[in-house]
Amino acid sequence: MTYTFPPNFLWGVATASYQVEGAIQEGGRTPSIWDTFCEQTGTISDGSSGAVACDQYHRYIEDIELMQELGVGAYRMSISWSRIFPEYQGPVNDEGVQHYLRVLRALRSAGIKAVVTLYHWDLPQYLQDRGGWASRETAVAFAQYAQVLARAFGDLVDTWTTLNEPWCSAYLGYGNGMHAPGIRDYEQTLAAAHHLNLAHGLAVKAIRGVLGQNAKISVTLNLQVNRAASDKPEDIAAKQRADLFANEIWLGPMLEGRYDDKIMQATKEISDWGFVQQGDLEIIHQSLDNLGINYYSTAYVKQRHMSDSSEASRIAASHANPMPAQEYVEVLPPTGQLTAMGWNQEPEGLRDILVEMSQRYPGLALAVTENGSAWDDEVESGGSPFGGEIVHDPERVAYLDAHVRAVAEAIDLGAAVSGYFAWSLLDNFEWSLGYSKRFGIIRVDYENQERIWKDSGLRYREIARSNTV
Ligand code: GCO
Repeated sequence: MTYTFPPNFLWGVATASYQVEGAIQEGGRTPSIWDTFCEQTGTISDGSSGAVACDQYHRYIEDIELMQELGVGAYRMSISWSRIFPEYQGPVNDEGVQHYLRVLRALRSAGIKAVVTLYHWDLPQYLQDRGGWASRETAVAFAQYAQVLARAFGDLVDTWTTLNEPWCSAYLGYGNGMHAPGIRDYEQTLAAAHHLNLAHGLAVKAIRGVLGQNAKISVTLNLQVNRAASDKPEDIAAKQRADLFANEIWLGPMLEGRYDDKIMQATKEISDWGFVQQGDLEIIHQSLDNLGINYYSTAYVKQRHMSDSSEASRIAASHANPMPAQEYVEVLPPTGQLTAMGWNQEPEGLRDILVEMSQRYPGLALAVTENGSAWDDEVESGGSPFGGEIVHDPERVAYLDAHVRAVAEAIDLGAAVSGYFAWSLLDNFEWSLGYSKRFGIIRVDYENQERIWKDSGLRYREIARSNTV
């Protein structure tokens, strides 16, 4: 059955600055926490970094042409903070501003809307040196950065997204240390979560302060779809505990102006939450024009039964999870055909989270700001309709189709979904997995930076151009 999307539905592709730009020492940019993290041994599985990545800093014209060929209406990209402010409390770097102005103007002339993320994980290193997200000062600096961007880019930006996946910034950055800055400290993790929330609120106010109420503002969360492994009360409790730290810690303050008491209760041995100052929740709770949801897979959880309940084993069990207070939550191994990331495929999870959020926040538009899958691609010589090599990636095509259909089902069930962004336009630097995982609907040959079409790119081109699936 063919499904036709609403006429103004926005089809887009997504990337992030550190994953695609490269040119880390050009245009006055200074190191971010990811440059530093990549230099440490054992942090990135293939020992690589984003130093060159897809070289989009120099190749954005070609990449925008690809977007035109795909027929997408929007590009979700992020700004590298240390290109704009290379030094602590230093002046705005005009070269950085000019670079993004060129990109944004090129998008405008191509008729492609810019959905701009202010923070996709590349914190300036000088801010990390002063405590990073564990320090309140970072949230204040973020507001200043947001104000500068709003003044510089103005209406060239269609939608402003404050943060991408604060879950990853807080828990992978400060909880299990899998991501930059590689810290393992739950107290800092909780402080980071709060300061990310605060940064979001301050940035929304800063942007509206410059551009007025017409500025379209969003945040992107990787809301987890946790399913209880059984209907036993203890497994349901495990799911609720996981939801609390995965989802409620962002949704509560940003959209409802409160932290669920259970979050503080569960972490009272870790922190007294003294970093939450009077008035913070009012700042964080700003009206939003859109909620971005990144979705890849689901997780099945059950209560962990500890054979030995000593303090040491409780702490060990807790540290198995990047989120604090998860010692009684056990995540089951994924089942079915797994992607190259080892993630399960459950398109119904996307449908369910969209419907759930729409019911919980009536009137708030939603967008799927990332969705996609990694597979071990192989290149075949010849066969591209545009000439040259091609990648036949039937698994990625099937994943794409199934998930776009899940969005259609959610809309049918009443969810207010305004757009879908494929992750990713290009294969790129997949964080601690380096270049070993390919998410692109267009391949990048890292030897010569050639862009090679995949079947999934061709399929997305049909979906975007026909507005149907
Ligand atoms: C995320 C990030 C992306 C990732 C993608 C695949 O969602 O983790 O926003 O930068 O590359 O999700 O893991």
